[in-house]
Amino acid sequence: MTDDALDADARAILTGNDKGGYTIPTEGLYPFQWNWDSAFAAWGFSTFDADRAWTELDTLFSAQWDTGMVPHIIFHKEDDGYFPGPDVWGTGTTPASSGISQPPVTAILARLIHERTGDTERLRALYPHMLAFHRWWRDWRCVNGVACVTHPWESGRDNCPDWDPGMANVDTSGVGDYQRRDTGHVDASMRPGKEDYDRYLAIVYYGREHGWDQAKILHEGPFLMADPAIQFILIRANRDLAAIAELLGEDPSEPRAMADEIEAALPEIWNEELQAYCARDMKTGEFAKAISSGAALGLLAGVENAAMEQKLGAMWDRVTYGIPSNDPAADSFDPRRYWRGPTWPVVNALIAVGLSSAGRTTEEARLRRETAELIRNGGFFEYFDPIDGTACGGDRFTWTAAIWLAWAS
Ligand code: 9YW
Repeated sequence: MTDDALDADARAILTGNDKGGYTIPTEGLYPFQWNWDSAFAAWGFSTFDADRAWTELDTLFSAQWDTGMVPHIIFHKEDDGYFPGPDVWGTGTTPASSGISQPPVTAILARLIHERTGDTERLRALYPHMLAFHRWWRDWRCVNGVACVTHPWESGRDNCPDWDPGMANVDTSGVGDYQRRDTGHVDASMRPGKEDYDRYLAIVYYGREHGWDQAKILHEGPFLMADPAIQFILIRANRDLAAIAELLGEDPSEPRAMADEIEAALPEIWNEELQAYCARDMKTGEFAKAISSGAALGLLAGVENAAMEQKLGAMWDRVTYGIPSNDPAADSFDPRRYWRGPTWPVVNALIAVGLSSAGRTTEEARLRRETAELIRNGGFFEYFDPIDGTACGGDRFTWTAAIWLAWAS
């Protein structure tokens, strides 16, 4: 396929996955609206339909809780092809939604979309919602400035070895039987395992049993880990929100203060042994055993660190295509199992935003070239084997199509 034909196909994927104001990640496997997928979808739409781009974000924020949280899944319409559905989450919201969030990339992408489309009034309408979302992160997911996740799904990097220390301590004795749906749609060997799913559910059941009480979940819940990716994303998102505030004539001091507080906490997630910022279990202090692609988002936050960059460079050189989600030198590396090794075009795009901001044009061009090659050879798949480029997971995937349009092509 020529690049023009790929452009047309990418647009067809976005419009085909559009269910009326929101986009599903892919047919079958993920039939609802996912939080950070939607932000990337909006970025993709902004290349050919500005109005539709802003609508995607409006729909996402229309499901925002009173607390400011934007849920990770919004179950607009019933569909029993996905598990766990709204009855399992039991949040009681309208529209139905899950009880956790996802990486807060909206302010970063809303700023890029505005740069492309210039719809200041659409940005203005979103501003208070994004501010409320960031306050929720500060109040309910940051511990003295360290950004945490209360569930691996909240990180968006589900079964990454980053979460192994915290997952090891999740008690699954009360989980019982359930029927997964994901493995009916895609190759089970490329998905998280049963032990992972038991733990994912145990954490969901805890939240439901405690009425999604955020204080309880944060202070006493079964899982709390520092997430380096979200740490960097929140720094950048708050800086971008401050820039948006200035553009709109609003006071930028609060988002700026949030960025500063999170940046000041970076030493807490510095792993001396690995010479990198790492995931860390907040209950035990234990660090993840390997460096992940989360560390590669440092430049997004303006964090330049020579020791870590050397590690990341070596990790990149061990593969052929893109930044792997887990270090290929680690025992836990598995090149086709979801977040335990594969490269994710969407994460590469976010890393590239950081590389561009830092003026690293050569590395940015390399990452773009490698990601584009995966898509040209394999199609718009969810993720790829970083060594041989095998396309993995769901096909005709929204965020892969979106980043092709907005960045890779
Ligand atoms: C799940 C939709 C989501 C992404 C996550 C990815 C996966 C599985 O799919 O989550 O069941 O929520 O890990 O980042 O948003 O594409």
